Amino acid sequence: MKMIFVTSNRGKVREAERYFSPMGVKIIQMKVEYPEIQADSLEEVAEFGIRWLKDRLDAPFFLDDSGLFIEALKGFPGVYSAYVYRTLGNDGILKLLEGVENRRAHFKSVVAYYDGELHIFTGKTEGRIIHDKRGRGGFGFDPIFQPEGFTKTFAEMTTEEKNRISHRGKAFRAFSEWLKENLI
Ligand code: ITT
Repeated sequence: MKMIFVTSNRGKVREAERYFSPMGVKIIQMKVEYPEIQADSLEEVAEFGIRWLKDRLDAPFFLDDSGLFIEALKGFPGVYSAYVYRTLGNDGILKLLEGVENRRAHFKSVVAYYDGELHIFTGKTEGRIIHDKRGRGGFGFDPIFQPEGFTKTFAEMTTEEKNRISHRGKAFRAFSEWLKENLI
């Protein structure tokens, strides 16, 4: 079985491939830029993306909208994560948190699948923003995020290790369980 993943992010594709290939699902990346609206939640951004894409692509397909929510910054960058990563980057986030004691943060991922109807699967992982970047794996904010209960950052983990505990891995688990019941 093949699944189209609409994303321009190669790191997300790598995680999806590692997650789904053992189930016999082949992930095909499709790079179609879709408008990411300014909204209050990742769910709204994902739903808008699906509504825009469904008139332009053959179903089924899915997308992933994710964000890093930092408690001391009242959830920033959250829905603005892509823009903030492009502009401030990890160094900018570390600067914003200089002298800040509360390092708690979480990642959230919203996977939206469209097969004529919209299906939403979410995952969340708690952790903290460390003081210096560590690790070369993963992508995005991974070098500065250490999940709760672990001493490694996401960037120091293999893709399999990250998938086991990450926001996206959890959303993929819910998605794959749904697929097993409904399709595979
Ligand atoms: P799409 O084409 O799939 O939209 P994107 O990189 O723009 O790719 P998002 O809109 O979901 O993705 O933006 C989320 C931002 O948060 C982006 O800068 C990512 O690098 C970062 N991010 C998302 N998931 C992450 C993860 O698992 N680890 C580290 N950073 C992550």
